[in-house]
Amino acid sequence: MKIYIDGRYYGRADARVSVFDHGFLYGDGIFEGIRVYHGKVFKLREHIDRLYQSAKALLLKIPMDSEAMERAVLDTVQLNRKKNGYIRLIVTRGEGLLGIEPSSCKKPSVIIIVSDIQLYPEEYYKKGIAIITSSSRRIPPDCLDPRIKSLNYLNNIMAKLEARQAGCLEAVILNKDGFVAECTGDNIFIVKEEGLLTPAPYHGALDGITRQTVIELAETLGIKTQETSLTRYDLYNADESFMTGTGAEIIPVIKIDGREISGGLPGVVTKKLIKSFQKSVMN
Ligand code: PXG
Repeated sequence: MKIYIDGRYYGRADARVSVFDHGFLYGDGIFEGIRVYHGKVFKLREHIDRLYQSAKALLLKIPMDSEAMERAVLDTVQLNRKKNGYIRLIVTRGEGLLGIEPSSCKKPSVIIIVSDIQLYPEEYYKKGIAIITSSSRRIPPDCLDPRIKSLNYLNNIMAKLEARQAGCLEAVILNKDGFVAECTGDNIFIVKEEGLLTPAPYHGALDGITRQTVIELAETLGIKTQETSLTRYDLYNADESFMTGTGAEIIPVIKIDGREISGGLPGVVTKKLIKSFQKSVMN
């Protein structure tokens, strides 16, 4: 395994960052999770754009332009000879003094790891997954915009821990007003009367690239999507539900807080979208 750190490649054992890096000390940094399918990096431009937008929001000056970043990602994938895998692209504020003052960090660090990922066991893609709603609410956009894909996932980790304690693998997070935002590492959709409904980023969701891909695929299948406010009631009374994300892809949800969805089996529309997604990653 060859890991890119600031323009050089290191083996797994030698790939290290400083304990004075503010990414480590304060979670001051951003990341992207990207897939490689059949030797091709999926939606690379979209991921790079989101990375630079997160950086802009945090006044984090990435020490290379987006074209050079794309090349660095592609080079690292090629060097690792990965045909199917997962890329973790990280930019930290860099090494600085103790104390949160970002200006003590003179140069942000860029790290690219090419490896594998499986967020959920294979069986759940066929039979669907049971999830809960978490008591941890989404941090409001006026505190920290959820569109920033930052290195601080404690809000999501709290929800994940709660899911585990309830015997589930995933949790839905509501915003402060009680509307559905998203899950811990995935966006959520429901199917209602043949159409898709999903929360908007302003409800507290990451503007997911898989989410956008699914909206586009649905359109080509003649299925309309509406961004809307959803409560737990809407989830419980959905015809179908599924989650989307780079790691998870599309995974059917068949139970929410003990309420069965689509008779406890993956729904027809969900299965259609999974098929269509699998086809799209082949191109
Ligand atoms: N919401 C959150 C909070 C996420 O972290 C998504 C939605 C889905 O977005 P994309 O653009 O991937 O469709 C994410 C993505 C991991 C991991 O290691 C997490 C994500 C992606 C890949 C790996 O847990 N989260």
